[in-house]
Amino acid sequence: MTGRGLFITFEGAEGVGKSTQIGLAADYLRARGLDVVVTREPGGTPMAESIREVLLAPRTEPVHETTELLLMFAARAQHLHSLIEPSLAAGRWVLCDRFTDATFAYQGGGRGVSVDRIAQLESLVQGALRPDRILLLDAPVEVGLARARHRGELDRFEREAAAFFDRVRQMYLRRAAADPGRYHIIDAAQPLEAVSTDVTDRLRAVISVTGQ
Ligand code: Z5A
Repeated sequence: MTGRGLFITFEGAEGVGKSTQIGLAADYLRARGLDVVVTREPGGTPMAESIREVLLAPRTEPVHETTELLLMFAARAQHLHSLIEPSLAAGRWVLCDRFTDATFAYQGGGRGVSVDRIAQLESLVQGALRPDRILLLDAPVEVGLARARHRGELDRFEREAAAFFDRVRQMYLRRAAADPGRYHIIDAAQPLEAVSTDVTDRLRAVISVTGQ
């Protein structure tokens, strides 16, 4: 019988290189013979991707923080039940570009939503499920923003000020410091190849611990 797969999330503030690194990480794991699913939040299923569009669209109507929070968890509930849980149960490794740490960082750190309220929704939606490992790509805010803002039109989050992203970063770092066994901080200000080497080193260590 196939054992349960591992759930690994890639986190970090705007433009730190998560999408780039998750693709390289998947290539590395597949070359080691692992069955890998790459997905993202908000999104990952057709319905959750529709919720993503609602969340990211710039709009003149102010978006209440509770609306934003509930939509993040609504998308997550769909993603978990339709894709993440079945994949893990089938023995596949799931690499997810952002997960609930992003809610603590953006809605909690960035918007000031109470951490207790987020934790309640986390329990409601996820039960006991938490990522097995979190790779936190960390870089000074100005480094990530400079990379990300080369792209076209800015979405609703990308329009936030640097101070918002600094609160996001600090919340990520606090969470990582509180649970060093699950979080690995990667210096994402390095050149792309050096970041990739650090990510691969971490994954190799995870593989050796899990014996896969
Ligand atoms: N959000 C939230 O608020 N609450 C939640 O619970 C969740 C999400 C789940 C969408 O996320 C928004 O949703 C996000 C938070 C919010 N908004 N923001 N900001 P997203 O993950 O889709 O969006 P994102 O953070 O903007 O990710 P991104 O723009 O895709 O950035 P990235 O994946 O970290 O970076 P990248 O695309 O891999 O790289 C950016 C550029 O830099 C690209 O040109 C690369 O070639 C380049 N790059 C990458 N690495 C390097 C290095 N090392 N050196 C030089 N250049 C590099």
